[in-house]
Amino acid sequence: MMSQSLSGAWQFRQVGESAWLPASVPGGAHTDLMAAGRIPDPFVGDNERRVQWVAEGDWEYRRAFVAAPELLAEPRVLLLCDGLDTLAELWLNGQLVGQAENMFRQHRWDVTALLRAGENELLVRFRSPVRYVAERERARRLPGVGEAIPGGQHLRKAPSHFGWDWGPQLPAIGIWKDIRLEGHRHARLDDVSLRQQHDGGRVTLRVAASVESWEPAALDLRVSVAAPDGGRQSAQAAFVSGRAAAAIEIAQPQLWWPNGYGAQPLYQVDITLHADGAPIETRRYQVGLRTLELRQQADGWGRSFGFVVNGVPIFAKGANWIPSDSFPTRITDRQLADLIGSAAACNHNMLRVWGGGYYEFESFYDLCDRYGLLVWQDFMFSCSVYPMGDEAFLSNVRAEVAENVRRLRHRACLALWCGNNEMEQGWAQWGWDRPDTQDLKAEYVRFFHQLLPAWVRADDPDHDYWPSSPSSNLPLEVPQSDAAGDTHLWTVWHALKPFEEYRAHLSRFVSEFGFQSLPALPTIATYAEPADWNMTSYVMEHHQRNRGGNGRIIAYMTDHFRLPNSFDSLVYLTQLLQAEAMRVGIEHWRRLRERCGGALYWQLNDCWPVASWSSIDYYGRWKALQYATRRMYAPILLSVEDAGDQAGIYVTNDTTATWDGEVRWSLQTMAGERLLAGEAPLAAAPLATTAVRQLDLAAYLSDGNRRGRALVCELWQAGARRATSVVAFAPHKHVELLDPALAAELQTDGSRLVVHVSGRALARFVEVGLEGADVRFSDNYFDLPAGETVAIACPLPEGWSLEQARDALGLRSLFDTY
Ligand code: BMA
Repeated sequence: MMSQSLSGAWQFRQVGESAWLPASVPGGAHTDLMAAGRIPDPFVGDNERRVQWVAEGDWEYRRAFVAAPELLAEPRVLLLCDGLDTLAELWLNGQLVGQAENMFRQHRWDVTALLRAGENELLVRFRSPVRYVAERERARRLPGVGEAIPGGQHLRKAPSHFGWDWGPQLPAIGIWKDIRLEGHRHARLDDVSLRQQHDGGRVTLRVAASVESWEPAALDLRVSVAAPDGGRQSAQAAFVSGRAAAAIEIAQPQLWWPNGYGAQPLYQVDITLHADGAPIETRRYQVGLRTLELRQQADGWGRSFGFVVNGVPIFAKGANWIPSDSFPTRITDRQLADLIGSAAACNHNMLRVWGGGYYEFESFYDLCDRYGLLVWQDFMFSCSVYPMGDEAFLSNVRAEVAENVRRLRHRACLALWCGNNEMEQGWAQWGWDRPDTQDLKAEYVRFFHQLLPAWVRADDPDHDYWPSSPSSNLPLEVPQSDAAGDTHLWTVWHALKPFEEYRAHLSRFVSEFGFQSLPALPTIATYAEPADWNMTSYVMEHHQRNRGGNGRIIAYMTDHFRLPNSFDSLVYLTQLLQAEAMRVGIEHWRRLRERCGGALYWQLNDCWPVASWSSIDYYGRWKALQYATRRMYAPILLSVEDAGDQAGIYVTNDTTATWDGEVRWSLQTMAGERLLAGEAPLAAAPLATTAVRQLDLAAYLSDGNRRGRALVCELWQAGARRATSVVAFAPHKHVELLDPALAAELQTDGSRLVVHVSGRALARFVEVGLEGADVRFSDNYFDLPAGETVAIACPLPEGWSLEQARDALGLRSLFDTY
């Protein structure tokens, strides 16, 4: 196969304009207009409003190229577009090549007859997605998302491109993935499947391939497997009637594990098509060997819902994933690696690729394989009614499903195919079910309960299918159940319920729950002028897409904290609120380990700088929650279930070995005077929660003193403190904190900066920062009991001296916010 890239420098213009401007491919109209200085950055201030015209217009892209002589010599030349966003018409040398209307598909057209020697011109014309969906919406109005441009669901394009309750209304337009020509003589690989069969410790890799062929030749398939240690195995098979299959029994198979349960050895599998003995095309796959199932078994609570990997029932710890930029072509592999690496570094083991974005880039899944992050993969349908009865729409979706299932099914990280996000809930609870929508409802059930699962089974018999999230797998009945299936718990936040409300839910799996915060001040500074640094200013509310969101944050803030003394303190407090909310939920569901199969909070990342539920902001800055997840998702979790004067101490062990250590607790005054202390040795059983102690502190607490006391619990092993958990007996706002007079000693250790932080009174949520450097510490926003010292570390910023770090060091805690 001979390939010629057509990515790179192109030209573009709005249809009807005369002048062409330089463009980049992959790319899009907004980013090209920004590069040409024609529009302001839509992420700054309210510029988004000023660039709405872009997606309301039609755009054309062109490029001239000389086809390589070797390519012209091939009897068959194909034009391959890995992704067109979305309504595209392609013209080669003035002749129509084809049309596309699905962002999630790859397109392939035979251009042999259209290509000529010398210069060629390729033109791609995009119609406005906004005008298209408006027309469709006029023909039939479909229930959808309040924060979005109406009608997005008529088009197979990332639903959130039209806006969401965390995202701007900026539908991208353009050639969003690679574009190239491929020359073929005899044949090309078409469908390739890789399946693994595990049998009493033996693993067989089965490869099946089909080809599209033109000129006769003896075709065969060669499979070469490189083990993580470099050992190689291979197999070969001839194609008969366009199909071939080969099997390799892997020597001494090394199993792949989710993060926290073991290593992630990856095998490289090269699959090569040979024609008359010569290699003509190779595809390369990365394969991790594991068994994986979504186990649903009848039990005393109903039906379980949990992932079992290599026979080990794991607790899914992680977050929901959204597109990490409104303009997908700006996303770099480095950015993805940073986000996925951050999740893994904080003990996550699962991400849910939520159904309002797109099927992610290959590099996303490569990284998830590498870091041991399981992927709950939604199909791209979210929070809306889709026109499933429209034959053309359905056949477009049919092709999209087959392509994406075939693309991703071999992935070690792939854990589940899920039909959609919150559509079952929409039908059951959001008023979609009306006399005039009965046809749409019947089509919903047919599609998500019959067609889609059958399509998935046909192409990927090795992964489970789940109809919707949340669901209990009974068409349109009880989408939210504590007996079976998954739940999205949103009364904390949307309905202003207290954090403790999470404890009322004994879910089998929680696939969404969340709480918003503001991003870090340097991130806010990219979109708002200091004059606008106020929670209810126009710009701050423009960068808040959930109606009433900023007010909701303030309402919770007054429940928990005193009104802050500055905007900077406010930003910090919003992040503490978020981390605390998630802590209450996550610790609770982890304590229920035998009943609950996992907790995925909403949401890991952002697509622009905004107030949102994310734990990492658009610029990659970790919020307090991201640090907190490192503690809350730790394999060994110490947690305290507090209720009035009672405190239950628990240790949840997510590993497969017994954990031996010790738990220590003490009731202290803010100054650190111990009123009661105890300790207990611990042998925490594997994959279970151990109840360590139930403390009744009523005798030590009265209305007069409770605001000055706290319970400090610690987990110790081999002379080292592994975890600390602090419980107060009044809301934070009423606790009589003393000035901890935080102090730090700094030292360097190679390229690391180590900070020893101590305080003379209990300090809550200690934040350590280095002014002028974006660093990530090993821990942050942590509690520091009176008189104790904690050492945290970060990379010493490039070119910095220890002196400089000392000057730049900033420390604060809750005490400093009022
Ligand atoms: C969930 C998600 C999203 C939404 C989030 C916050 O239900 O599926 O649709 O952004 O809640 O409201």
